[in-house]
Amino acid sequence: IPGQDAEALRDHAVATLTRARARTALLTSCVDEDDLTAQHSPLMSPLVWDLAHIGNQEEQWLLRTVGGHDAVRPDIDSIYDAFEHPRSERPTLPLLPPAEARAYAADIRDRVLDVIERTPLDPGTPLLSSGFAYGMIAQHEQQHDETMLITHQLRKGPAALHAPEPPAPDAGDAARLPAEVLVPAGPFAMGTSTEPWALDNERPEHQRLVPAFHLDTVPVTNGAYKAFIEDGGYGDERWWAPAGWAQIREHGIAAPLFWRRDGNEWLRRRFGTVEPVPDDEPVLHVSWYEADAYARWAGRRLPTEEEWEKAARHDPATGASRRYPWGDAEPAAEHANLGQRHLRPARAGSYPAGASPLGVRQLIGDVWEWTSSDFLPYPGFTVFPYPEYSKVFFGGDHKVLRGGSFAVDAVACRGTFRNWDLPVRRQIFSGFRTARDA
Ligand code: AVJ
Ligand code: FE
Repeated sequence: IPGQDAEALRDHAVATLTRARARTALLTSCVDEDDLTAQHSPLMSPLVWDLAHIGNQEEQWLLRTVGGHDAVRPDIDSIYDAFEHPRSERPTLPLLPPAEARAYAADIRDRVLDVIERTPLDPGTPLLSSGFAYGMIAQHEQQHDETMLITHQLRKGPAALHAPEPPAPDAGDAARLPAEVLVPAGPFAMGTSTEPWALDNERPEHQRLVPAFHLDTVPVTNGAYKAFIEDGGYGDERWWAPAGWAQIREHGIAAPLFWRRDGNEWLRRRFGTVEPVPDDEPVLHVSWYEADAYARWAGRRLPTEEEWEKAARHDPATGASRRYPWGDAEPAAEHANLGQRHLRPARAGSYPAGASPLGVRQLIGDVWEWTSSDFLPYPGFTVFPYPEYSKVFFGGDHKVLRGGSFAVDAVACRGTFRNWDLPVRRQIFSGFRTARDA
């Protein structure tokens, strides 16, 4: 967050909320009304639910809690409460139609901008009345924008979204990269107590002693994953956790989601177009079970969450943990593939400017990376500000993903950021890299 004075914080909060709304507008204006109200997959909400849910969360936190305003639409709180209604049943709710949902979100935003004008931001405290609440709501909107992009990927029909290709890596440089990097043993500071917009599950900072390990320099590619498929990986129970084996048998899964075999070629559907699967791009749309099975087949394993974060944040020269692999600077276009600038991961070996001190590439952006770890609270965790963000998900059901995808905005992605999902999920923008003990 640039500057420490209230005015700079306020400008930053407004700019970040505005960027999120521009993306929401794009995702909800590039398809017609029927597409906005349809359910494209039972795994997802209709887009128009996400749109009004974004407005309703903003009303609850920024208008009512921070601004002290009376409720504008208390009658719709329950419809847009994610815990009252699972995604599969949201199409049956009396949802605001697209024009009303848009007008509602815009009305709330206007009122919130008024609140921001009048509420001094206190840079020193993680209280709700400081900038944190704005950061939390900007992250919330961007997270739902990523969710809506997943819905776009699941939607049938011609392409509605367009974006330039990611920059091609320098072929010579990419070819010279070592397959793996050694991360030496030693303590490291995990999590954060100072990052102003870090969410409750990233806090507090605490020491971990991490034994030496080797980590893939780049995420596992489609080409490497095809070798697993061609070696009969989906038919060999040895590689699979029992629940993963049951899932692939029950659903006939034999390749990443959206892949299809055509003669000797693999094709994939990507945002309304069908194309050959590129070998040198990180694999996408695999479940935790698929990632875990690949790693075992390769004689390796998934990294733990603490290994991943040490590789991404620990600076061996100073012993300190940094915000990103490249240092403390905010992510720029040369560092990482973030923010839906592109509609796919960049090829493996891209973004030399985003490398960690030890040379690990593409830890931030491109694909969410499955780790071996369950989603658990850090020692000293406290709920902030509501238990339904993190606390209710802690336990053995969810696996942690790190690093963010091409579909996550920089505000909702940093070295400490933790995502989680069920190990069966594969519609998310998920990939992985592998590790081994040193
Ligand atoms: C952190 C991405 C798992 O989308 O379910 C959105 C974020 N929480 N609204 C999700 C979230 C409440 C959450 N993830
Ligand atoms: Fe939400």
